[in-house]
Amino acid sequence: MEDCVFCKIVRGELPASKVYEDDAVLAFRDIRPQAPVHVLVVPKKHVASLMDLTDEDAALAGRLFAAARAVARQEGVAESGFRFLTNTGPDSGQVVFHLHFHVMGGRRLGAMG
Ligand code: IU
Repeated sequence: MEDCVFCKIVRGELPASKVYEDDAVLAFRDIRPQAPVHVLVVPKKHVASLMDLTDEDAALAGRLFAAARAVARQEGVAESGFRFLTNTGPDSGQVVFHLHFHVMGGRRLGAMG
């Protein structure tokens, strides 16, 4: 996607603090971290949101989850715990319409809602 910010990060056209990369997934630090560890895990291919994943993306979904586990281990929160979430659509507050999972940890997180 030409104008998608996260596609630009994937293509290297915008800088990001990368923490994990493989052929299908990129993970980088959130520019406005809400926790000591706050990493975004994104598919390299453009998918607007969770609702735009298809049955053909089943393997990709697995890759995103695997990348999140790798990030959690690398960032030292695998044992202490972390939150793994994706905002989807207007009521969630999704502002970037390129699927991304937040990996947040490093402190005791409050209740959501
Ligand atoms: P969302 O509500 O899950 O769509 O929030 C998007 C997140 O992407 C938010 O936490 C931003 O701080 C973050 N972000 C970023 O890390 N780098 C960027 O260039 C942009 C947003 I734009």
